[in-house]
This record gives sequence, C-alpha cells and structure tokens, in this order.
Amino acid sequence: MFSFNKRKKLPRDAAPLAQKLTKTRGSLFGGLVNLLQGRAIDEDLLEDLEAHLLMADVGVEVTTAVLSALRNSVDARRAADTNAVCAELHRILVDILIPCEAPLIVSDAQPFVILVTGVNGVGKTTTIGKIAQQLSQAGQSVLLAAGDTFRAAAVQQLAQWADRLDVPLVRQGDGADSASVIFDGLQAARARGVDVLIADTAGRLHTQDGLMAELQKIKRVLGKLDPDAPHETLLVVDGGTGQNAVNQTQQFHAQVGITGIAVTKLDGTAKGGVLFALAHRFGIPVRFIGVGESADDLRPFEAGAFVEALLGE
Ligand SMILES: Nc1nc2c(ncn2[C@@H]2O[C@H](COP(=O)(O)OP(=O)(O)O)[C@@H](O)[C@H]2O)c(=O)[nH]1
Ligand SMILES: [Mg+2]
Repeated sequence: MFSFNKRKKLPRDAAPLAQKLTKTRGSLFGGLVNLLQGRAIDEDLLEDLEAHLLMADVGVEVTTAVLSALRNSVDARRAADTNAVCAELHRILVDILIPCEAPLIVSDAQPFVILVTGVNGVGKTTTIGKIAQQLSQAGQSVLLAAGDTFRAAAVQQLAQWADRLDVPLVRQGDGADSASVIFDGLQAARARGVDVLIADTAGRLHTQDGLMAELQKIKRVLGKLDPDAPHETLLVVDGGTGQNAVNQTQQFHAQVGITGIAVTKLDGTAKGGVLFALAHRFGIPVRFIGVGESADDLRPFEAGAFVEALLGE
C-alpha cells in the first residue's frame, strides 16, 4: 500500500507552491488584498472580484456561487474588515475544492493498474514519467506500457522515461493495437510480480469516437485478466485550457469513466482557476497537480494548500 500524500517531503530546494502558481495568483487574487483594502463589501467591489474570478477561468457557475456565499456570510458589521472578508473567501474556496481532495492510494492489487487518458499534448506521458519516478523512489516496482501506438514518437518518449528511470517498458511495433500492448503489459507485470503498471494511451485517433472505443476496449481487455483493473483511470487535463479542460472531463468521464484527474501546467498559466470549475462540476478526485517539468513538480492535490498558495500574502 502506498499513498501519494504520505510520500517523502519535497527536497529543500523545491519551490513553494505559491511560487509555482504565481500567474494564476496574479489573475485570480492579484491585488485582491489591495482591492479589498479600506473598502466595504459592496456591489462595486463584488463586481471587481467577479472580474478577477472570471479572468482566472473559475467559470460563471462557481463565480456566481462564490459571490453569493460571500454576500450571505459577511454581515454588514464585518463588511469593512478586510481580514474577515479574506478569511471568508478562503473558506468558501476551500469548501469548493475539498470534495476533490483524495490522493491516489496504490492498493496491494498485483499489479495496481493505472490507465492514463487525455487528449494530445496535455502531459500524459510526462505525468506517467513523474508518477513512475515517485513510485520508484518510494520503493515500488513499476512497469510502463506504451499504449499510445498512434504516433511512433509517443513510444519513443515513454521509452526515454523507462531508460532514465531504469524501469521496464512493454511495447510493440508501430501501429500495434493499443489494447493488445496494455494487455501484454499486465501479463508481464504479473509474471514479474511488479507493483504498479502504468499504461499510456493515444490522445487522438482518426476520429474521436474511435478513441473512446479504443479506451473502452482497453478497459474490457484488462478486465478479462483482473476484473478490478484498471484500478485507476486517470484523466490528464492541461490547466491552461480553461473551458476545454471542463469539456474534456465531461466527455472522457461519460465515455470511459474517470476515477481521478491530474491537472497539469498550472505553473505556466493564469487560468488555474479551472480547478474550481472542475471540482464544482464533477467532484471527481483531483489526484495530482502539475506545476513544472521535474518529477517533484507533480504534487498531490491539497485543497487548503492550493487556496493558500493562490491567496498568499
Ligand atoms: N510547464 C509544464 N509543462 C508540462 C507539465 N506537464 C507536461 N508538460 C509539458 O507538456 C508537453 C506535452 O507533454 P506530453 O507528456 O508529451 O503530453 P501527451 O501528449 O499528453 O503525452 C511537454 O513539453 C511537457 O514537458 C507541467 O506540469 N508544467
Ligand atoms: Mg504522450
């Protein structure tokens, strides 16, 4: 059993989350304290706040909910107290995210199978590499399956991670059947007594229907060897793509059944507010946030720490 929230502390030189989220902090709460300073909560101020929330891609639904919660909870007496208003906003934002705070727990299934899905370019392969590195460092044995058989370069990219981390990789020739590669991967992982199998998949095929059918087939085929596999169907979305990330989650969840989400590239975007939209809309566990290129930049999602990093002094 391994839980990603119990992993060893970040290295001393790892940048604090607040530093990684500077851009979103700027758009979401940039000048917020200044915005609030010396002003009572009035419609003018709520309008300013609304603009900031929308700019960070928090989405209309969540923005409306935040504003109305703030209106309701800050009484006239405290409306001019900047600290009280900030604390209230903090609480409201954490409340939205809390239902999604559920770190990935690798059970003792032999092996624990993680199927990684998502459209091209969101960071699937990179996220797999980072997860594999963290698991390896925690003493778990890992096997990778190169299930993105649509592009030869995708297999190469995963092979580089396997080399770098010195973990085994199961692959087949160009244009192989993805379900067959991943099925092979599960057999190999069992034969070797590997703890965790992580399977990469394509992000695009000739048609979107074709992609969903392929993912469904992968799940079916895995289920033949182990009715509980995959134990985690992880959707990777690019945190900088705003509403697209919401649409992708809806589509993949409806077609494939997602059990966890990784939101990547939060370091490079001012639109990290999309996490609130995802949480509010789907309530699916957010397992990881990606805040950079190194393995330590894939972090377990913690609602309180995330809001703190955004609101940071
Ligand atoms: N800055 C940043 N870049 C990332 C992050 N995650 C992935 N990337 C980059 O996004 C690009 C696409 O990643 P890749 O794993 O190939 O995406 P895939 O097509 O979904 O497999 C690569 O250049 C990655 O280095 C992240 O959290 N932060
Ligand atoms: Mg890839």
